[in-house]
Amino acid sequence: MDEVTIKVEGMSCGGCVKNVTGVLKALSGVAEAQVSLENASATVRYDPAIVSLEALRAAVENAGFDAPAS
Ligand code: 9UX
Repeated sequence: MDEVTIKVEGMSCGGCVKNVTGVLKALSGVAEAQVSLENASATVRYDPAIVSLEALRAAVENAGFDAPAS
């Protein structure tokens, strides 16, 4: 299991945090997602054999937020 913290830009309230948490946790291979509004970030524990870092970013982008590479 890997852990990564990705930037998540564009969140403005707790609802956004819930949405981002939900889309990340919905991905196969994601064990845990902790999203911070204050830090504009998401810390994700995931199995890299099942889901890629790029797929994590893409899920956040598809939910309407920006997930720039580092
Ligand atoms: Mo809050 Mo975010 O009203 O997608 S849920 S701004």
